[in-house]
Amino acid sequence: MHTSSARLARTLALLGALLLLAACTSAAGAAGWTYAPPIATAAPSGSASPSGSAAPSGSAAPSSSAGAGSVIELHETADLKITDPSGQQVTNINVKKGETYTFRITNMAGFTHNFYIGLPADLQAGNSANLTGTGDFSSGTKEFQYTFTGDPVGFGCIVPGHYTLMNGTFTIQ
Ligand SMILES: [Cu+2]
Repeated sequence: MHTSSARLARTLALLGALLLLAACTSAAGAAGWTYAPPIATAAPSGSASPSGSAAPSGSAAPSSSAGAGSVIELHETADLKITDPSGQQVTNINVKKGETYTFRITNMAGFTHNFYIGLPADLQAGNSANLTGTGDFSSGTKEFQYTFTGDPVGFGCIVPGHYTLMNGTFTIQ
């Protein structure tokens, strides 16, 4: 009976570990569903490609990639637009408060763009000291991460003359 109670204790410990594991897994899954319902319903769960397939026009929903947070992939064009990878202009992005996103910005223009997130006043003023983003670049892809605190931030390219055309808002849920 000594051995059987020890076995019972081991079994309970194992069960506890399994429950903990299941809780973590389902919590991660639930987070994916809450901020990207359009993509979650359109694509079968499992392999969400960051390049995405069908994005709604005007508003971009981030695609989730397992274990690495959500990736928001945007292009900056020669005609001074910020678009999704399919070429649709993006003027609003839905994000979740407290969530960290990876922004993956590709410059398609062949001249300098940048991409910053911050308060609209700082974006408008081109005050990069108060902003988070890529810095200037003229080709290729830059990445940075941003966590939404609930501040009413927007995004844009602050190269002189670009912001008026290259800007957008975040809807923080
Ligand atoms: Cu620009």
